[in-house]
Amino acid sequence: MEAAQNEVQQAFTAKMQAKHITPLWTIANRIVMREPTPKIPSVFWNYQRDIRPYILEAADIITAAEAHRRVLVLNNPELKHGATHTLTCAIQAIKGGEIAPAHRHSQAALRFVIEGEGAYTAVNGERIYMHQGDFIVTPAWTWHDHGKESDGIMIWLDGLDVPLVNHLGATFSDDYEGDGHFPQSRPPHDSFSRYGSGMLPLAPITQRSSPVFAYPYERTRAALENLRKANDWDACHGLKLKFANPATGDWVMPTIATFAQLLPKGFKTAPYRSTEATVVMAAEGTGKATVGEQTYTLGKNDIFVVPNWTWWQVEASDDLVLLSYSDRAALEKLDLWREQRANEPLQL
Ligand code: 1HN
Repeated sequence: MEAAQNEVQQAFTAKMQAKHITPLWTIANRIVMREPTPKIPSVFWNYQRDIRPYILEAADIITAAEAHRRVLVLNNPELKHGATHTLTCAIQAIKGGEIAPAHRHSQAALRFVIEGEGAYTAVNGERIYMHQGDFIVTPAWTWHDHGKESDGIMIWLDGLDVPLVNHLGATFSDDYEGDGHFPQSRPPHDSFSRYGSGMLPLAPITQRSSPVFAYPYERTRAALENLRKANDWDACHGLKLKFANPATGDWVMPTIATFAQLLPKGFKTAPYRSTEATVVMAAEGTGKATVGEQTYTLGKNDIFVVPNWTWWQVEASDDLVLLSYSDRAALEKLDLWREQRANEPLQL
């Protein structure tokens, strides 16, 4: 408890203010809470209503070259930047004939592909052609450019750890000099060919992120569908898989954890909370999500935020596939990840 201050104590506190010194007993409650107190609310964006019309309009009023990245950032109302206090969520579009020039930054990035065909993301000169539902990895400090040779527009979700890395004061970035493309260094999808089949090259793998840059939706969906037969449902998660680094079994990136989840028609998850903050996109199906006090109706490509330490549950109206990313990979490294399931005591 913070002690109520008498006049002498108040004067003492005030006198030190200019020197930037504060007695701990006046602030203890606010800096060491009993349990996490989320500083951000949950947020929801309906893709068809809140996102798609604006990203299409952006595609009419600015070129990818002019914008560098034609990206709309989905912000939490409590933050200047960020869907959560740690994670960015944004929507990017690219049109036929455009390129988004190569750059790199100390923030890690991922893509969940929303709609269109034919655009690629190039990671260190390896092109990955994107399809709806694919999960694409852009590890920190890798050169990446995006392009589209065929007509039509392509739209995807960008997830990054911008607020986390900025908060830690560790941001660097760099633009690639030249025509915008980082030179193609490997055949398209080379990382998947080498590392994505359940077999690995004999040479040691030294990078800290997954050597695979693309997790095609076809494979994600098949993994979920095949596991349905095991009938091994988790009360809080339905069937939830993590995307894994095939060399280590660890998360795909050091800071961001990524997941795919299947809730069969009629399944309702039990309430669950953890210290991670999560951004969720409904890749397929319909349902309802309750996050804290808010309830959202979910359709394809709708996006919502689950703040840290907030109870949430999801109900599937028909088979519902969720793609999500969270700061769990960073929290685990700091030994700060905790979880609680409904009706279970908190184990700290
Ligand atoms: C960024 O660099 C990309 O490279 C996309 O495609 C979205 C959102 C915030 C900050 C940097 C990209 C981004 C971003």
